[in-house]
Amino acid sequence: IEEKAQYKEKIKQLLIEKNAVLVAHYYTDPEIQALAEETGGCVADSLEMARFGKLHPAKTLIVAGVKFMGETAKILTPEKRILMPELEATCSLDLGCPIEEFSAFCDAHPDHTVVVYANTSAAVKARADWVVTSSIALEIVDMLDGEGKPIIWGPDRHLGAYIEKETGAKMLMWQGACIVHDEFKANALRELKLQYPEAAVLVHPESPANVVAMADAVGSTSQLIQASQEMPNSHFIVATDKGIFYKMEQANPDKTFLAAPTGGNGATCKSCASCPWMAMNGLKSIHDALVSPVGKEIHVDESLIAKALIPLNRMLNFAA
Ligand code: CIZ
Ligand code: SF4
Repeated sequence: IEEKAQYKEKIKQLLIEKNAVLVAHYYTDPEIQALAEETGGCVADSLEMARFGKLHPAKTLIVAGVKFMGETAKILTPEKRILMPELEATCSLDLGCPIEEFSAFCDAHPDHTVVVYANTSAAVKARADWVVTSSIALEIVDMLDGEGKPIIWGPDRHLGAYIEKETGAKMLMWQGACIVHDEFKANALRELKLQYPEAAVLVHPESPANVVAMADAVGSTSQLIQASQEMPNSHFIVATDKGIFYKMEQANPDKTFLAAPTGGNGATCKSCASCPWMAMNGLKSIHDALVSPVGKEIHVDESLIAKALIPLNRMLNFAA
């Protein structure tokens, strides 16, 4: 505990000395989220993280999250230095959608509009016509579908299926999944709901369709936090990374939050509602990246930045 307090103090000093700001994702460890808040940084979803970084005057952003978030920050603010506590922290959606194969898939359907989720590499974004986050995916696909455009969707198949169901669009889909959300189980959730009949179920749409079907609210991380504030229930069962409990509990001190079950009877799972890559961010790794940035900096090719900025800006302008 003493060591943690020391790291926190050192990080606070380093942020000032290095003209840097800490930007943390909702899925990082609560102590990182608290430190980001204490030091004037932000805690947010991937899109808000990038927006915050763009508006903040600091010359260096230290992004506590996973690689695609650092890359998005670099694409939106190439003039800034983007550091990550752990460059190896990635995402199963990004890993499962390598640019060569995805590009070949798109090339095979040249008449299709390519819509990709934010959880992708800079190269995949550069190949896309649109980038979307889970908070705005429905509106954008609905608009494109309304214009009669055939759509390629990648990489998350569950989010894709949810978008199809809600908008009526039919999309050609890449078969990726998030290893964290993919583990939520509808049967076990049904049992938990019987134990807590007053609980509302909040689900991120990267979860399987039969889990999404049981939700009282479906949405992105920020939309689920908002739902936890707006819904009157005393208890909530939450199907997303448990890092989100920090913000939900902070915003609702009188409400109780329960993790949605992953696998029956506590059976082992790969992730158990906690992203292993998000967990690579720690106080020590944040400290070390600030002290010695070598090997912790995000670099994106200038040509890729220019290409990826087009579909990203399309989304930002659509959202504005
Ligand atoms: O599952 C993720 O990694 C999410 C929800 C990212 C984000 O904030 O958009
Ligand atoms: Fe990727 Fe899932 Fe981890 Fe989010 S929680 S970074 S989607 S593996």
